[in-house]
Amino acid sequence: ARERDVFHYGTFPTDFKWSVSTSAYQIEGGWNADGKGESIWDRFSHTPNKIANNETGDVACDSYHKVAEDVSLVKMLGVQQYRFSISWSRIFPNGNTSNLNQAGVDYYNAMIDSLISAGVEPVVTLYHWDLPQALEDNGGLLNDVIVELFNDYANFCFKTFGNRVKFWITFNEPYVVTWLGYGIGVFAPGVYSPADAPYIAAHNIIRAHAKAYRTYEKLYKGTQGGRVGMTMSTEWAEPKGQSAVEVDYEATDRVMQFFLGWYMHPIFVNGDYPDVMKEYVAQRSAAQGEVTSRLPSFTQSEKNLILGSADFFGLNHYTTNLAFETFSPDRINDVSYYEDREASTEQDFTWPAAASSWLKEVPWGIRRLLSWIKKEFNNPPILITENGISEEGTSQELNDWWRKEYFHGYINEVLKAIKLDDVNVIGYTAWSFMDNFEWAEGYSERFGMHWVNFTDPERPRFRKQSVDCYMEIMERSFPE
Ligand code: GBH
Repeated sequence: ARERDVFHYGTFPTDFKWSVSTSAYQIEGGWNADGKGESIWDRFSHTPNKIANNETGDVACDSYHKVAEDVSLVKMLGVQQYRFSISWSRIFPNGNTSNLNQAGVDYYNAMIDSLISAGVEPVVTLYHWDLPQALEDNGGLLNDVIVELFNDYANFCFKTFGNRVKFWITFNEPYVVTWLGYGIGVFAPGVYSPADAPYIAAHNIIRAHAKAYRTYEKLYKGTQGGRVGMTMSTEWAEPKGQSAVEVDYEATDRVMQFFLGWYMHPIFVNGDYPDVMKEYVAQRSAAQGEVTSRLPSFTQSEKNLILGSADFFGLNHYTTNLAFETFSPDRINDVSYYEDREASTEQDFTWPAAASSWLKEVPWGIRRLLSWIKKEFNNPPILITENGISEEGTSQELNDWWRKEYFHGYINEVLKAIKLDDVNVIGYTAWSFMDNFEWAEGYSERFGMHWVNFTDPERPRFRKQSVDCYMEIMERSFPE
């Protein structure tokens, strides 16, 4: 028998939070309904050849018109939380707080109130990649006015929804925004600028996050009693091959530091980027003839604001990679965030593959990752904010046995991390509550626990079998 069938390690803590998640652009539709402003994902998906089959999120799951239906399905799952995101341009069409769209506020109020009446806590992400286009026209995340603008938007949300929302996530997966959005441009806003832009965007995101965190701490925490954090996309990395040598172990550490340490080292360790990252980017910038490092630096007062600016560590995790050293003198003039790592990754061909090319099912990776986070970032409370698997297909398939296997395997490894490695995991969130717009892949990859018919104008939802599996696990854990 496989190890996970034999060793179950009992049950989850009684106050453990179970949850399912979505994000605004991926489910809402209503892209220009009732005064909503254009976002960078509206613009990007309306540009030919950016998205598979030129699909868009114009209608998506039509969740903008389906509050009652969505909430009743969430309630049926018996989860404690539902994680969704607010579309910034639905509330502030131009991104700044001088122009409010009341219909947007009404929509999120209805969502939050319905969840609470259903006994489900809302977990709200403020930024899941859909920047108001008007702000992008002014430099987007590369212009440091974004720090103030984001803070104003966050402040409004805390003030308006914070009497009912007790878990806030400022940014979802900044790595994706900075590298895919501003580095190689395969995601909105489609900027190709791999040498500097990712570092500048990240610098602004970290400062914007910290500023919003301090706003909450100062104005709302005492009365509202909520928690604020940021969510990371994290692929675990192992050295490649049984003959991996010292340099590959070091390369593996750099992959993790450039991916995760980039954001979380400043917040949880010392207010600043990881040493290895500062060293590599500075050294390569110098070799490339630059006077200063392409990695910006924080002032002392910024460091003070950033250090400690999270009440929990938000973790999105799907898969594992194998890392190896790539240094070579003739690659020094390849000026790019990616090359700065002097490391690369691949996956093992024996790992079971999902529909998404980057996603292999490697359950043990999550346990190792959780232990690494505990050690590296001073044992923070970890809220797993996404974990899941995709299939392809347009015809209805409700027997998603691969998703049952994935949840069973990964969730059991989370339990081992809690029970055997003493990692402080406070909750687990499955991605996704229902099939939705999978970014550049359009509707060709389905991550949902509910199957959505995207060719029916009503967008009906149908329960897949993984729902039953997830409910069993939530209720009974993995009894001996
Ligand atoms: C999450 O990203 C997102 O938060 C969520 O919105 C999304 O739907 C979900 O996962 C599933 O993808 O094809 O080489 O360009 C997970 C991290 C980062 C994984 C971008 C896929 C694309 C790699 N994702 N990556 S590539």
